[in-house]
Amino acid sequence: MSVIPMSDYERFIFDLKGFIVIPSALTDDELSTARTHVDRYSSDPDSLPEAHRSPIAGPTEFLIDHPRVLGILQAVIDPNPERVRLESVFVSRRGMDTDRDHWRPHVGGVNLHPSMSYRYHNGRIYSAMTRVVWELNEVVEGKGGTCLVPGSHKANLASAQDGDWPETADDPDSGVWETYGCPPGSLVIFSEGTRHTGANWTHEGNDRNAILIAYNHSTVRFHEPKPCMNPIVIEGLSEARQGFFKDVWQLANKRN
Ligand SMILES: O=C(O)CCC(=O)C(=O)O
Repeated sequence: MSVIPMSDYERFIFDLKGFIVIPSALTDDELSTARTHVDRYSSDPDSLPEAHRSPIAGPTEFLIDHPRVLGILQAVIDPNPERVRLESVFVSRRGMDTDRDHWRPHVGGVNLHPSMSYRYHNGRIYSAMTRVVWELNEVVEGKGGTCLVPGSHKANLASAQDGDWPETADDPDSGVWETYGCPPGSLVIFSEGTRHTGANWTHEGNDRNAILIAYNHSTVRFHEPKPCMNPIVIEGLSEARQGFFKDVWQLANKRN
């Protein structure tokens, strides 16, 4: 597996804010392959071979261990790729006319739930569930990209875990929210412990088209298994990529 290591500056930003944006991580060919597959998966899944009926299977399985993503997961979840699991994936496609109720802030604050935890210890980031968003269409800042509260993954005075996150801060105009603009084929990666929400998409003529993948440490699981990552799909992946769908355990007891 090839890996592009996360730079020191990217680590600094991820630790500071809880998220980073990497513009244009896909080549033109990769982007076109991903768009074609996601269009077909979303509009006519039955026309795909059964093993390809997932946003990250067949022509797009390369996204699972994209070198840019692997470098980041190894820096923020675990340096050993065998300790990283892929536990959930969905596609977000919406436009001006789609439902208008996307402002649902969640998580944030120091959180002891194993999947929401974020720590920095002994020179290393320990982010548990880490969200990777592939934005396949342009995102114009303020017109619908994911919104996040920078620094909220380690805020001390309120925690969504305890249900005491201030309502005032959740107002979209409270001044604590940040979002991003990026060209098609960009990556947004955040610690799930960072307070975040989807936003209504207001970019006319350019719908949201994104694949959202959740990775986690191999010792924990947050999401229920998704039908689009069923055994037929997983068995259709390369052996190395099948390794991301491991069960939730770490210690192999060789004496059993
Ligand atoms: O659609 C979005 O941008 C929000 C994603 C989200 O809320 C999540 O990943 O938990």
